[in-house]
Parts: sequence; structure tokens; C-alpha cells
Amino acid sequence: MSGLILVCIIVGFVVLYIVYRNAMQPPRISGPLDAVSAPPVVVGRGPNPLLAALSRTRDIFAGLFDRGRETREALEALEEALVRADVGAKTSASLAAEVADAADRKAALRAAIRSRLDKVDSRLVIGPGPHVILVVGVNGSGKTTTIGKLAWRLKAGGKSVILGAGDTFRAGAIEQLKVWGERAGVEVIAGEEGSDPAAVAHQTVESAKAREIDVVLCDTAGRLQAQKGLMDELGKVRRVIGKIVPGAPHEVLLVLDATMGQNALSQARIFKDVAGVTGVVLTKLDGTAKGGVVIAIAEEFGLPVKLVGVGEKIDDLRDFDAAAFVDALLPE
Ligand SMILES: Nc1nc2c(ncn2[C@@H]2O[C@H](COP(=O)(O)OP(=O)(O)OP(=O)(O)O)[C@@H](O)[C@H]2O)c(=O)[nH]1
Ligand SMILES: [Mg+2]
Repeated sequence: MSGLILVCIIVGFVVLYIVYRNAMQPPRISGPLDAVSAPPVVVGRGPNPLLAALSRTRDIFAGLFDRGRETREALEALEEALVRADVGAKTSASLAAEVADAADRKAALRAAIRSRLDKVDSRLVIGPGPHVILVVGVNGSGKTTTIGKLAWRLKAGGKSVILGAGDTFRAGAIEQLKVWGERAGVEVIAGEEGSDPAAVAHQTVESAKAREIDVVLCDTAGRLQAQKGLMDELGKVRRVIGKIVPGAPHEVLLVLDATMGQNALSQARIFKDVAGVTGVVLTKLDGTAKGGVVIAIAEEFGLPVKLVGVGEKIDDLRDFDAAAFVDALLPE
């Protein structure tokens, strides 16, 4: 009899322990979740960060809408200003033509730019894990820095994140990503320098899947859009990832350096098709960038602009906001 009581007590303790342990587990976040709306993401957000960034571009438009200028001359000056702001010849001509007959040309231009940008104003949405994001672009565009900033931001939003050091090509690239991993407080999966980037991508995604990690951010080597062999390599990385997680990579972010102006357009043209780009990150908008290239990207490719880089610090990554952009470029 006393033996039976003892068994009952032990079983009771085991049941209590299991209930307690389950209660202490953090809930797993599943289902689509807009990473941007998670509260900690607002860290570092202040007034319109593009106001200072685009001050030189604003100057280009100064005085353009003053009364008293003959229409033809005013339109030519407007088109020329748009070209100087990096909007590109084609898009500048179409914008100038669109506002030619407007009574309030400035308001019309604001609306015309806004309507183009609204079509590409987009948020990064994180689906059920592992959500795989491949980051591509030319050398020095800001891929690795963007990955570091994004990892930090996603982690602050409650996501588990892992980084794949897929740039096995450039000396020091793996170390650079590891430094960002440390800053953001996330793990980095890396291979040897010179090893196959597809193998690193494979290992990273496998690891994320096995450990139920929410987001994988995969770095890649910088490559020029004209380097066919390297562009083909991206195809291999994508295929390898897709074999482990069907539908992955869920996002291919093309990182474009806004200070490159029109060159960014030719990069977008090639990467878009070869790498299956799903969105653009426009970096260095805090620098000497004129910013207008984003209007040309919207007009010519309709690629969603998901994020903008406004500095080198970990919290210098923002959502692209079409309204804030137009206000910074052409204040009312
Ligand atoms: N001012 C400014 N600098 C940036 C921004 N994003 C990146 N950078 C700087 O741009 C330089 C290149 O950044 P990386 O992240 O190394 O660029 P990458 O595309 O990984 O370059 P590769 O690995 O050589 O292809 C670094 O000095 C960064 O600090 C930004 O938004 N603003
Ligand atoms: Mg890099």
C-alpha cells in the first residue's frame, strides 16, 4: 500500500515538472508576421531621416517653381533638375511632360513622383520560418552592413536569426560578417575562404531548419552584373537553398548604392532577371547620393523598395517611406 502511495507521489511530481517546463518555454512565433510592425524596430527612429540626406537634392529644385518663368523654359529647367537629381533621362522627361499643363506644377510633380513611389513602397514581411533572405549586389554596395543591421533589427523584433557567410571570395569578408554577427548577437555559419558558397548556403539553411530558426540572412560575394560566371553562381546558390526549404529563398534583396546614380539602374536591370530579385535595399542615402534614382527604379522596373540605409551604424536601416521621401525632396 505504502509502495503504491510512493509511486503516485513520484508520478505526480513528474507531471508537475512537465507542466512547469512547458509553461516556461517561450512561445514560438509562427505564421506571417510583419517584422516592421514589431515594437523594438522603432529603435533609432527619429524625424524624417531623409530631410538631411536629401538637402543637396532639394537645392537643385530651389527657385524652379517661382512664377514669371516662360513655360517652355520652366519645363526645360525642371527636366534638367530632375536629371541632375539622378532621376534619369527617360523618367525625367515623362515627369516633366506629365506636369506641363498643371496650374500648380510643384504640387503636380509631388503627386506624380508619389504615385510612382507608392507602387514600390513596400515592407519586408517575414513568413513562417525558416524564412530565407539572399542578399546580392555589386562590390561595396553595402550587402554585409545591411545584413548586420537587419539581423539586429529582426532580433529586436523577437525573431531568431542566423547568418550565412556566403562571400567566400573576398579576403576578410567572412571575418567582417562575424563582426556584424557579434554586434547583432546572432550566430554566423561560415566555411573556409575560397570554398563553394553554395555549400555554405546549404549548411546555413540546413542548420536553420533543424533548429527551427525564424530567419536566415545569406551574404554573397560582390559581383558585377557583367561577370557571367559569378552571376550563374547565384543561380546555384538559389537552387541549393530551394532544395532544403521549398519556396526558398523567399526574398532576394538587391543592395544598390544610391551614390552610384544611373549605374544602379543597369545593375537592377541585370540582377532582376538573373538573380530573381524580389526587392531593393537602397544604401548610403545619407551620403552624397542625390536619391532620384529610386524614382527611376520605380518607373522602369517596378521593383519594391523595402529598406533604405542611412548610415553605417547598426540602427541606420529604415523602411522606405514614399511620403517621407517626397517631403524631403520637394517640401510643400
Ligand atoms: N554612409 C553609409 N555607408 C554605408 C551604408 N551601408 C554600407 N555602408 C558602407 O559601405 C561600405 C561597404 O559596405 P559593405 O557592407 O562591406 O558592402 P558589401 O556590398 O558587402 O561589399 P563587398 O563584400 O565587397 O561586396 C562600408 O564602408 C560600409 O560601412 C549606408 O547606408 N550609409
Ligand atoms: Mg560584403
